Amino acid sequence: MRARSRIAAIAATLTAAALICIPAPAGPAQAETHDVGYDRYSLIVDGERVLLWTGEFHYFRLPGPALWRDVLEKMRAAGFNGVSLYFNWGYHSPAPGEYDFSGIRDVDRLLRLTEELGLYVVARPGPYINAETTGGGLPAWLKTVPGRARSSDPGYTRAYREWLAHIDPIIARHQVTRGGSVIAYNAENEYAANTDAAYMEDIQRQARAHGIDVPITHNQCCDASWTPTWASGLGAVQIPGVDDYPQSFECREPDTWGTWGEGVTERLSPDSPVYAAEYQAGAIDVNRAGYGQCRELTGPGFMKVYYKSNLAASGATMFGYYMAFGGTNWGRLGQPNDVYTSYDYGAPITENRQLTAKYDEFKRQGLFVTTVAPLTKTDPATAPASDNPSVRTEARANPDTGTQFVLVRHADRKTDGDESADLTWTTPDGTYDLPVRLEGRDAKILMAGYDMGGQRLAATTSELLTHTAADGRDIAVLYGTEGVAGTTVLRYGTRPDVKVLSGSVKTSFTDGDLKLDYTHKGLARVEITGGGRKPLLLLLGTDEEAAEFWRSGNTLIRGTHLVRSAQTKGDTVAIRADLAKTTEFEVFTSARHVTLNGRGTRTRTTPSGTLVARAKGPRPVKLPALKYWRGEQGAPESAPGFDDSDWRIADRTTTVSPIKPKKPPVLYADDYGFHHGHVWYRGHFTATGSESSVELNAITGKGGIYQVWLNGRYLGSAAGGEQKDADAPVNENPGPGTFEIPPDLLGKGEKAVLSVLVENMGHNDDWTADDVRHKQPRGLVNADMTTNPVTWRIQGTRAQDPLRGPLSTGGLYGERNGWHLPSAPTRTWTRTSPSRPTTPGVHWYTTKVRLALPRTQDVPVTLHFNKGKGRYRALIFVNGWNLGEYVNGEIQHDFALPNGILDPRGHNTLTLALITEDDSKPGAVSLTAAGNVRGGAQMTP
Ligand code: IPT
Repeated sequence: MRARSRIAAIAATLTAAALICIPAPAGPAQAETHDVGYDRYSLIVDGERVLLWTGEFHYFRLPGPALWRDVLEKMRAAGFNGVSLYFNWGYHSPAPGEYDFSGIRDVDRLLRLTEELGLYVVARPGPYINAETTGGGLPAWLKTVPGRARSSDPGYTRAYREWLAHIDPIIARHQVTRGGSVIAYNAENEYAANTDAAYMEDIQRQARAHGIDVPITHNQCCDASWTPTWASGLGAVQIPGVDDYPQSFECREPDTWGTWGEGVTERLSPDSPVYAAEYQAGAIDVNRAGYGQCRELTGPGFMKVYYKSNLAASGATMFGYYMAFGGTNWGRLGQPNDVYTSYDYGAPITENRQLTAKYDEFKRQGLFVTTVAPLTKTDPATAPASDNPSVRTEARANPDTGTQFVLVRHADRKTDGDESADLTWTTPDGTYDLPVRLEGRDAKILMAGYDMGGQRLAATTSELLTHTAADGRDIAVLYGTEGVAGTTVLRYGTRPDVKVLSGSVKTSFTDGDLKLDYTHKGLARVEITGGGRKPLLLLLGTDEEAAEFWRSGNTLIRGTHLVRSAQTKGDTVAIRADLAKTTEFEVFTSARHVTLNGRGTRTRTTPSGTLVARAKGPRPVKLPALKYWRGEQGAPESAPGFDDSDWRIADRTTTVSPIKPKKPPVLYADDYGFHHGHVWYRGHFTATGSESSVELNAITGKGGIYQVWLNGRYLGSAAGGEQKDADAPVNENPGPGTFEIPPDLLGKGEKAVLSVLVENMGHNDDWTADDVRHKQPRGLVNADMTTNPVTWRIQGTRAQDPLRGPLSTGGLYGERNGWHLPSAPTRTWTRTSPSRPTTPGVHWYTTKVRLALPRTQDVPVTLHFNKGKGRYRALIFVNGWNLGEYVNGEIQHDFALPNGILDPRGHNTLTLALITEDDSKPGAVSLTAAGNVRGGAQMTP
């Protein structure tokens, strides 16, 4: 209510729309330039209003540019007309001054792809992005740069300006104003705590200087109560938006709704559109319920109630659904406090690129919002009266066309009752009494007064999926809950001819109104001709039937698993589609011939005047068993005689981290340039003989461990420190471990070596912009064992891997020596298996996997770990790429091995670095197929 009345007040005081048109820069060889502007209703491109319906996609969580096309085509097919893209500073920058935009980091290619696919882009280069990615997107080297991050401190300013100077020009050359796809530029991310307006202002100044001329936006955290909203004052953006996660991230309770509020997107500025910058479309699995539960928490019911309210109650015209596809925290990409390897997010498209029930709901809403132009400009309007107080109505109308959008929902949006009401509805075409029913968690947007192609839709209690014109007629698809009655009223000059082709539909005609009454069941078809209008094929289906439809251009198709595109040339329509099974499919087209994935198909014409063809499903596939393994021991650093003479001596006495060691030296891994994965320490000392225990502290990030050897003897392991509470400073005594020294181990005056292997699970984010969180160290932070001096040596990742980047390779002995690479000399390793019992330490296993999956099929492959006995974990390397970490006892058992890294038609090397804390008996590992379709995006770049 609050949001509605505020909007009404703003509407009343506004006399004219503040249309800000930014002219496209004149320049050579810019074929198609466009103006991008906006007013209080919507974005405007070349004078046309745009409803921006984007989903978030993280290219850095899908390390295979060929798969970017697959996901983006799937998004487009769901009706998204745009994609929201974070650009991840740390992912591109391994060291100060070093930037990499090649291979999997080729964001120019990503932006070209969005152009080719006709998707708008909201570019979000941070510099800070959060996103549960290591450091929140800040490069790890920034931890050693003095000056508070996300402020205008000179140290940080130099650093972020360097990033913007690299990323902005790439984004700039892909702007809509230069014929590209970027329609908006988001500055910073949920900049809500410890803010510094001069910094916010400077990001925008830099962007403009680098050629950014599209509107600048911001995604404010949570609601208008958080300040600043960046709607006015120093640092203000043109289009301030709101992030909202009304379901919270409690996936253990998928039936509890609205934990974090009503989820109504508020207007932050009177001069710019209502922007749902990040709207919840999934959840991180903070409490380890599994992403299936997160998908339920944010499932179709939630989407109907909350998303439709943003459209028909708030009048939002800009959307960023977080996430459309989550992907994988491969390598050390994850921020450890909240996420594990999978970043599936319970999104509509799964980590393995599969479509879900949420995808269907996105398609139902996405086709609607990208079909119906009057949605781009609406004001609050009088809603039809409901005779049942439990059924609430809210309405908006387009002031130019009069088209009405009526939200029908439960008064208490959290309930799931079965409620009916009669609506008294005054529409531009007359007043109607129409029954509505909400069954379960549901909301509907009903329309009245809409020019639907050549038709006049007076009112309907079904929802519109889409409509198109083909073959000299209009085709419209309406839908509703199975078993629920629907009424549609169409206006005609004279009585039209009505033919019910299938299903049960009653019709009557009075005073120019053709009234159709029906119960949603299967797919009914009605052909209406005459009456002074273009012929109409009206399709009336259930929710499920609606989800069977695909739209590409003017062509509608139903029955395939997915349609990527349909292009008509002459009398042939060329369809690119995926098939999950052998099936018939139907094409609503003016064309006479159909090709499917490049091959002609035989068709027949149906009584509805459409074409039907048969398509073959995929052949079943079989994946090889992982039988032949070789292994090698991987912790020689634990032996006293190990040669560490070329390791770095850890002797620093100061650090810029706000967390200081109790006594020197500083042992923090980042301070010695080792930012990702494992780090080894070797402390050399002369024993006094009276040492009885070793007291250590290590910070690993949540879920990490460290292991300790003295003179080659395993003393044990401990859990690494973590930031317990998201907003609290790190505790006084992080990751403590006390290790008893066996009495026979140290002799007075004898040399001794303490070897410690510390894992780094990733860096904290910097949500609070306070450095305590972000500059929290990794590695050993305190060590106490002897009164004699200790010389510490440290070793982490050795060589940079330009192909895979800094997050893929850590500092295990095997990693430093290339054991994870396909070229590793593993022939000399001994025959063994990763599920044999093992002792504490690091053990490497490798096997060759030959795959021969059909070229015409898309089969995403995953690696499955059976639960074993003991405390162990495994880094997973495929063809040299670190694709994640299995931790025995944790929730994730299946790991995505993306095609492109995995060769589905060739030889692959699968290598595991098993890290065991005790005498473990690991479970078996196997390959599984997470899907199988004929078709698929081209796998060739
Ligand atoms: C919001 C962030 O902007 C986004 O980067 C991501 O972290 C998302 O949440 C959660 O997955 S932060 C908001 C929930 C306070």
